Amino acid sequence: MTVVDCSEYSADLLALASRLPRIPRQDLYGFLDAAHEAAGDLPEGLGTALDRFNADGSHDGYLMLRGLPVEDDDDLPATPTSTPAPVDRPLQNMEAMLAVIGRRLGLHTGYRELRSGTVYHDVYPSPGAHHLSSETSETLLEFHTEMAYHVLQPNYVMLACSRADHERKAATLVGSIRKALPLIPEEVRARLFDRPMPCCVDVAFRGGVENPGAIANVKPLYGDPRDPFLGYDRELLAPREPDDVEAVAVLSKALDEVSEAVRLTPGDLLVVDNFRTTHARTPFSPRWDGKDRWLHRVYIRTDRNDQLSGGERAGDVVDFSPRR
Ligand SMILES: O=C(O)CCC(=O)C(=O)O
Ligand SMILES: [Fe+2]
Repeated sequence: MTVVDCSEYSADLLALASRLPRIPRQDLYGFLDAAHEAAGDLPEGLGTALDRFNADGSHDGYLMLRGLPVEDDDDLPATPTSTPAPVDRPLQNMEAMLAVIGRRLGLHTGYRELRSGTVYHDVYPSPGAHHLSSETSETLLEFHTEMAYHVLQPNYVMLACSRADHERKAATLVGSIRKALPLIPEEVRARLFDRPMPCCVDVAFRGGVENPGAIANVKPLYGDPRDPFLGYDRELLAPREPDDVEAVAVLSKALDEVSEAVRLTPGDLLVVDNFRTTHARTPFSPRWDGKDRWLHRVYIRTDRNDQLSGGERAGDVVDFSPRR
């Protein structure tokens, strides 16, 4: 696993965080501009690791930053029970880390239909959550490439942990195509490559229609055939032709075999390469006591894969357009 221990940078990182506005949601553009300035001053070891990851990715498809300066648990507010966060909620350390580190990588992006178009998402368990939702807990959240069906699919999903689940049971699983590819026979790769397959979309993008069906097309593999990008969603991808169904099953098994489990603990920040991986989360048991698992999530676009056409800003909110 690709881990960067950031504990030695604590003081420097807190100093960078203190340069950011205290109420991030009041003027998110201004806040992320300040974060961009700070991103240029990241400690060299961390900055270099991020730049390398951004340029080349990694074999396991993620970068794990450990030991970031999170608040003591007693100094954190209660884990949220609703979304989006109030506009006047003061900045928390892990949100500051997502701002500065995210700005080193690219542009924070909100998705209009998702969480009211907010850029920062609290990820916390919620009773009775839809089974495809990040608010699930007692059930497995199945493998998904984040918004693989969206023309403006983010390059990175960043998850920062303020609280772990009580039993520290929840694991975030990452399945990397770089690890899985050698397990996939040549003819199966050829079948999956550059072949659009029907794909459903997450509830937020269904336009209030209960089940609009497979309104998008997703290519499971695309890009460079020897080092392809991946689009894989166990719940939403819906191949119809028998040879496609079979090929996706082979891909699915290979991803299971290579997947790595990461247990996020306070002060961890996981950068997931969303163009080369699929991710999942294993079940855990909330206690509904204000101290349940709490992650902060942002999506980052880069100039890879036509995500940007020029003039975009960090903090922009984009409209849904399904891949065809
Ligand atoms: O809770 C996790 O570890 C990951 C949840 C997830 O897939 C997400 O928030 O995108
Ligand atoms: Fe996710």
